[in-house]
Amino acid sequence: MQGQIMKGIAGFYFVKSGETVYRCKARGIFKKQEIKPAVGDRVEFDIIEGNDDNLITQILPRRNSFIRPFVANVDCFLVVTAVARPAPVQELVDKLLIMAEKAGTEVILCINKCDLAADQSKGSGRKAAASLQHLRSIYEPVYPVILLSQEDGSGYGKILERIRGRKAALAGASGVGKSTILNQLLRDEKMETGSISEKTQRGRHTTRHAELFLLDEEGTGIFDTPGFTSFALAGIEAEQLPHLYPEIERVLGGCRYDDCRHLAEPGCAVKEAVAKGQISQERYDSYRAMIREIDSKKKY
Ligand SMILES: Nc1nc2c(ncn2[C@@H]2O[C@H](COP(=O)(O)OP(=O)(O)O)[C@@H](O)[C@H]2O)c(=O)[nH]1
Ligand SMILES: [Mg+2]
Ligand SMILES: [Zn+2]
Repeated sequence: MQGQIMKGIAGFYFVKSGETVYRCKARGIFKKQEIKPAVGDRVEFDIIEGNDDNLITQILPRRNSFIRPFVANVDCFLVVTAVARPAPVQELVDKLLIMAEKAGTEVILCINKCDLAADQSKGSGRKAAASLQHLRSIYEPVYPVILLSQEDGSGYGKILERIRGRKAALAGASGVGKSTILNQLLRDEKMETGSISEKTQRGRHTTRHAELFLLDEEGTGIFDTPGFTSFALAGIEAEQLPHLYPEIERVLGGCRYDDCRHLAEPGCAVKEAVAKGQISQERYDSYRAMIREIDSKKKY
């Protein structure tokens, strides 16, 4: 049988095949070979009659995989930022975009809490509106951007349209609204988010384990994870970085020097594109900051 791992709990893996979820263990040999099944893995498994412990016999090749959270086969990243509360941090957004590019997934930028930008009579509303405009001007030329608001429910349908039939993962800072978005997409499966748990005084819901939730019969799914924030630049070489900014990659062939790092070199097509407004200054500054960060890590 073939299926996909939806979650793992205490040595058991819950594998969905057709309409059924099978509780499985992993073959003993996996441990010796230091192979660990991940949520999202497509696996071969045997049904053991008269025994709950069906057996995963093989992990099929992964499209991509991540260490923290430990998940595999992400088709699409939904990188989430809020317009305010918490204020957007471009550095984190760009790191998550880079991580997604490196994994070879599609990316959608979700700008959440757009309702906070609606009330222009308040200073906080004007500030949120300015931050929304700023985010759109930076990212709309590069990535699909979806504006979301829990208040009027706008944007969730657009996410579903774009990810239909595929498995998407939410990534973003704590508090930007990832659990809220997941719950809105799941609708009837109610999980508690911050606001609900504030009322019940039971402390905030925190996602401790990765889990893959299916939204429909077409295989559309969402990974719920504790977060993708900690390791974004790990294992990325400076030479690779220009390829992880789509708008930089587009102009790469035009530099005078083959080994151009797009910093101070003359005849640099990237800097020309920035001067012409084809690449935003913010994204170019972000590229420079990431290069510095990668270079500084190399020294140790
Ligand atoms: N104003 C506003 N608040 C939101 C929106 N989406 C989520 N929130 C609130 O933001 C807080 C954090 O949301 P949560 O989903 O737990 O964020 P997570 O840490 O990214 O999972 C909660 O109090 C939510 O009710 C939104 O669109 N507008
Ligand atoms: Mg959450
Ligand atoms: Zn260059």
